Amino acid sequence: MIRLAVAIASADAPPGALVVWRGFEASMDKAARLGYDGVELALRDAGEIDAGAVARQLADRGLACPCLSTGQVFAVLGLYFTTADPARSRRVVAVFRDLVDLAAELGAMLNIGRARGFIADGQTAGDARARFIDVAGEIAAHARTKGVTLLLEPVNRYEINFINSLEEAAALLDATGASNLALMGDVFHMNIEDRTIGGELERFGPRVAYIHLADSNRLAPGEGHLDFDGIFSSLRRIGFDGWASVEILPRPDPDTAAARAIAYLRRMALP
Ligand code: LER
Ligand code: MN
Repeated sequence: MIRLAVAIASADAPPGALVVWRGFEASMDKAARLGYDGVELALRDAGEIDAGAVARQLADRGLACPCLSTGQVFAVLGLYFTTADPARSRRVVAVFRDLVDLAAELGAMLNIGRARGFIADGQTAGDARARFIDVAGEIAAHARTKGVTLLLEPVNRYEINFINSLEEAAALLDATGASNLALMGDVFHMNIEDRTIGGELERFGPRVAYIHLADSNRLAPGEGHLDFDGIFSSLRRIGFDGWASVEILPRPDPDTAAARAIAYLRRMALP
């Protein structure tokens, strides 16, 4: 059975953080009240939260934390895997090692979104790839010792110029060779980049460990023109029984967006 989470961040997360609610505890209250099974925490670094306190806050509300997402490591700290600067490369590894430890304490997976980096001016695609493989390999080795799965999320070409499709991500996972690196399909990005959403989910089936849900316009599922019936049929065909998280624009306002998303998803696709 697919379980549903909603993306949240700290009260002072920058406007660019793509989450529904801000402020961890108040967001957990709202998520639980609407019937979400869990929350995905969008973090800048592990020091942002106290693992023990957050674990208690989750347990008190009957919520799980299936995934920590890391877009702010890129957007706020300016750190990413493909950097050619050795000092920054060491820093991104250190930040991710701490996030791995936090993920282990919360029983969460750890997302690699835009922090995977990009092909910089004057950098070849091959160089970016090699640096990604080095950094991801080092973090994955640490994550393995902690039993944490890393999730590589393709992001569309208008946001980043490196790892846009599930196919590209799968090839990089192969090159990295780490058994605890899996794919995360964000259906908003897949709608732009992949041949078909359902087809690619089925093609990479067992390697897909987590899903981001938003409609074609990044509003709540049901507010755009993605074929969620088809998407959930494909997920059922591959026997996907993991977590999917609602990562949408908080419009017309956060509470309405979150309520519309769960109402639509429970009605049309999920038990
Ligand atoms: C992150 O999960 C994502 O999907 C990005 O588009 C955020 O900018
Ligand atoms: Mn996403």
